[in-house]
Amino acid sequence: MTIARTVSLIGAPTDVGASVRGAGMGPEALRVAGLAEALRSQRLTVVDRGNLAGPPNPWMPPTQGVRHMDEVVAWNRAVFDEVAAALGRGHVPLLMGGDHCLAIGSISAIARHCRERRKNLRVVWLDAHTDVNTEAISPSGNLHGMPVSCLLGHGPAQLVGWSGERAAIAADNIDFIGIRSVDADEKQAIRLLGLQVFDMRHIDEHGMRNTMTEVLQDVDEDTHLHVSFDLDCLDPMEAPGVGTGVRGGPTYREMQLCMEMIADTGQLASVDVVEINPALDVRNQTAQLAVEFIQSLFGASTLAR
Ligand code: B3U
Ligand code: MN
Ligand code: MN
Repeated sequence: MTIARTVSLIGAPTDVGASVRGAGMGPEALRVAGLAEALRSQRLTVVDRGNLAGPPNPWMPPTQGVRHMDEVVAWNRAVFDEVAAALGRGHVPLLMGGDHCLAIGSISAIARHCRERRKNLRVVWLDAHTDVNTEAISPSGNLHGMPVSCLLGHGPAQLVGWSGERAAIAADNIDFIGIRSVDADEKQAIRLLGLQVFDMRHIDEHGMRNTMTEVLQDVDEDTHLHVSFDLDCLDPMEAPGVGTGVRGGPTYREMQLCMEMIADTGQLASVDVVEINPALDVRNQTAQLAVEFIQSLFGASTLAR
């Protein structure tokens, strides 16, 4: 397996893009759940870079269709710089959010890195939601519902073009898994953009194994595989510590298989772990669950050493 050996943990303790307060406590919840120690136990080198700094959450209503634009820009700038620095050192950046708006900074930095290194970026978006709203169609104005649009070059101007190109990724470069909540106008956006959405019905009918075989079919040694893991992808029975849980998500076993199949490609090169909300959690179980899945994502297996 050819995954890089050093993982950089990057904490971004903010919920400026979210609809519910609390995701800002996510990085500490992952540390308390033993993320660094768990990865070290599988022979990875782990560097905890601590937490990034950024503005507080002003908790204001939307203006021109978005909430907290200045704060979201500031946090994403910090994420962009730190993820770029980790990649520059040859590390695997693991962004500990924070809400999912932070994927704008993280994936923009990764896209720039991939262009420079002539790697093909593939993003696996694990989520209950497609996060492909824009300021024009979002029902909430919350930017955690818009990162994919920003990365595709369609979001608010302040958050587009950070990778050096208008679109950090093309529609073909991203696959969505676990989807079961899409807003009315988002559905049209998905169709117009031609996004590959493996919704829960697809997983019910074809199973996680066939779904992931399809998602990963053209991953090769030139691929940089990025996983953007929104914990609300899981069923809230298992992962109650999220701001916008939607019932009917993948089970523990299905998600384990998803992570293991990604690990088997050997091409995992960066990760976002977002939307853990300790204020809504039960005894930190969502962060603990996240740690287990991240271990599988980095190649932990029941029988292999
Ligand atoms: N689609 C809704 C809800 C939402 C998106 N992402 C999360 N919730 N976590 C919106 O506000 O854009
Ligand atoms: Mn999300
Ligand atoms: Mn979500």
